[in-house]
Amino acid sequence: ELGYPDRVNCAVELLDRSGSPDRPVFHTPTGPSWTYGELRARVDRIAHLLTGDLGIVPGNRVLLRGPTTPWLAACWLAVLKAGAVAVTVLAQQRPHELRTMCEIAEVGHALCDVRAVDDLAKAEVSGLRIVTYGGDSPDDLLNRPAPSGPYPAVETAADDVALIAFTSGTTGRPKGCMHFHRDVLAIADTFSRHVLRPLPDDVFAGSPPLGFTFGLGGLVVFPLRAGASALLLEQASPRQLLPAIAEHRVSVLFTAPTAYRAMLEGLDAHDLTSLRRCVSAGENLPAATWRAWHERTGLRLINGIGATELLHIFISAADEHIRPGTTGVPVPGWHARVQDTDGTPVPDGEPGLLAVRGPVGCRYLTDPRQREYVRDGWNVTGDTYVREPDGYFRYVARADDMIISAGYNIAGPEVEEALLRHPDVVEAAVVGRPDERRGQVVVAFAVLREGARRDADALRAFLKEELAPYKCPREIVFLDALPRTATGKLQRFRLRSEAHT
Ligand code: 3SK
Repeated sequence: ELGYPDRVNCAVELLDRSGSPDRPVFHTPTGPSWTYGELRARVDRIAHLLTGDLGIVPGNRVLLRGPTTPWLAACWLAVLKAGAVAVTVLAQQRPHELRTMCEIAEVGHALCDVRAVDDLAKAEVSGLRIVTYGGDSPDDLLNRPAPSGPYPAVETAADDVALIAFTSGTTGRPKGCMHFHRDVLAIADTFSRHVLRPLPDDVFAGSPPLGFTFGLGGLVVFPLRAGASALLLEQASPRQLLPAIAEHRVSVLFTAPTAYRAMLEGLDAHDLTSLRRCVSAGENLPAATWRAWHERTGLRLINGIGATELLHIFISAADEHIRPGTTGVPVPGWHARVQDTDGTPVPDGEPGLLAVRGPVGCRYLTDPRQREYVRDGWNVTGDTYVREPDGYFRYVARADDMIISAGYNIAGPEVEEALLRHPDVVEAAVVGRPDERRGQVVVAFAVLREGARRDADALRAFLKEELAPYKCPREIVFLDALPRTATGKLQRFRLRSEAHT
């Protein structure tokens, strides 16, 4: 029981309850660090402007768009402190996507980094009032005169909506997920508190943007809840992360398995001794990647599964409890089970649908898919999992990514893991292609290390030693990169249509 009071504003809890005014809160590669005191003053100034100049009232929905900067984080906190609802989107989203999201969330105002405003303007959302920040014009939010002094936070209810985060999964019309003020605190008080166990001197950093709840949690909510600080990077490719970790003595890192694999290539040139926690989520973490990272850094990657619907990570493990090749166990406060399509639990050791319950639940904004996601009080995530007899949860595949070939059930990730064991393969994805005789056959896509020879026969011979014959790909296609969404998730539907042609 997390036991929050009936009235709680999560922005106040994050801003005022941990870091003392002179402690650092945000670092950037270029400008001076911000202290907690400076952040509080800037958030209050923005909140005064939102409710004064812009006429925003509690419950109004405010779109936030921009690269990962302290100002974006300050705008997010100010919107929540003023009792309004932050609608988080990604800087990469295109005008038609932005328009759909604004319509679904009934957004009336947008706070947009001046560098990201063109696409938002092109979205031509009727009635949307766009205000930029970070620009030179006198109309720019940060250049407007504002009352000085503390802003009295709106006393929101713990169950008032604080944010709407969008997920389109890897395809389909975006779904807006509503999350309450207490949900924002709950992710810090479950996953972060029990798995990360952050300290005030920790420096958080990572690649997921603040428009993705993986990044919002890892780069704003968790550090602030712990009175720690975060390095906010506008560009956070693996090549940019490595020197940034060394220079800023980053200790808690959030990124995806792909980035950990890519960083392995450049590890030797950088001092990563400051790192003490490395979180991997967003995709399945193959045991081979876990082992390679451990061998080279001595660090045990913290695997986790999260979802925008549930705000952050709900299955994971820490320290000596980490078991490579599994995701872990339900985070304290969460419950998980594996069930069949009727909702009946399946025995341990057998694959089925992952279902979870905890302090945060899925609440789509008017979308019939709510009924598919929440069944009998369980959130059914769309992942196929096995619960091992000792209670560890092992990822098998996305439920709709299972390949059925000549009566065999084949999990794409198992074949992908085998491909990744080949020293020349850096990325791999496997899909099913319809086949008259077998129903489906396995087609693999591989990205090779720079300079490696594209030899499909040699790779197939390698796989024959690793996998039962029925799992071996019928065809191997070499690509320069795998297609991914803006949040880095593999777009299998694109590979499926490529495999068909
Ligand atoms: O969607 C995900 O994969 C995810 C992972 C970790 C935390 C939050 C999210 C949305």
